Amino acid sequence: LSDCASSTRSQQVFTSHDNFSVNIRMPGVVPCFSSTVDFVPHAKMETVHHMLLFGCRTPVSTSSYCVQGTCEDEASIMYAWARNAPPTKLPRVIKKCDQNSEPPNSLNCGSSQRQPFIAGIYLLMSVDTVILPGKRVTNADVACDYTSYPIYPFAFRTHTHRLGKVVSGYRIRDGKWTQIGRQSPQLPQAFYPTNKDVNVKYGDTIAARCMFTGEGRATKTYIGGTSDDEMCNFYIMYYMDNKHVIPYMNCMETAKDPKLCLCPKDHEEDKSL
Ligand code: IYT
Ligand code: CU
Repeated sequence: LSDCASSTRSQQVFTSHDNFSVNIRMPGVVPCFSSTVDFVPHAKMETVHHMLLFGCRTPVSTSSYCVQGTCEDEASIMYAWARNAPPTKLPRVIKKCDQNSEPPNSLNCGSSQRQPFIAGIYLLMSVDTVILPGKRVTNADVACDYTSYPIYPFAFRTHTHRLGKVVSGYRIRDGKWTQIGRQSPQLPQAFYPTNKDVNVKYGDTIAARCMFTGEGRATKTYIGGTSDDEMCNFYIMYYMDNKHVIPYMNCMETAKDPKLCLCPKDHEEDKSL
């Protein structure tokens, strides 16, 4: 959109019924964030560490741009950018009605009609991982039974701090593991397209594993907010039928045996990343 230096106010530009752009500005800070349904951050790693876009019913402030905090009520992450990640595009199926999109029977076409699908985010995170100093491999495993309406993942994002080597997410259906995504969190922490079309429906299990190394640390590392702490996050961006929208779901359950023994072997000795 326009350049970021001129105005201090967020600006909304409506281009059509369902699409709008918002420029979010931080005066005195060069990068800005411009979005339609494509999220195109204008920022570089040297000046901005990460950017997060939240949605909520009650923002902390609607008038001033310089306040602490985001939402009075529950904040839902809508977009995240870190480490020079490339722009994220939402698939066409969400932007407009597409006869060829899946699932084909729930479409309700017509330009002024409501969008047939709505995007949401499912976050898997570990809350209790402890990484022992010097220990070569520590896995954080998170898993939850999925008991809601079908979701169609199309992008995933991994997040750890410095000790994370690889993070992967799976759908488990009838004992069969199918990878949703897998990435080194040391690469740009963008939303990347999922490998193939893996839907998730009632009765499935969603699982994620973060592989950490404690090498180079002299003390235990815990989950926490500072860069000396760690995080284990696997975000799934999905779309679902807008008849039963659930824009935000999360899973914080530590995967315990015997679930764990089902884990694919592939990240135990992972030298590829
Ligand atoms: C402790 C932890 O893992 N925090 C993550 C995930 C998280 C995000 C949101 C937890 C909660 C949230 O409301 I939104 I509770 C975390 O903070 N991840 C960072 C950002 O802060 C979102 C990241 O870049 O993924
Ligand atoms: Cu973090």
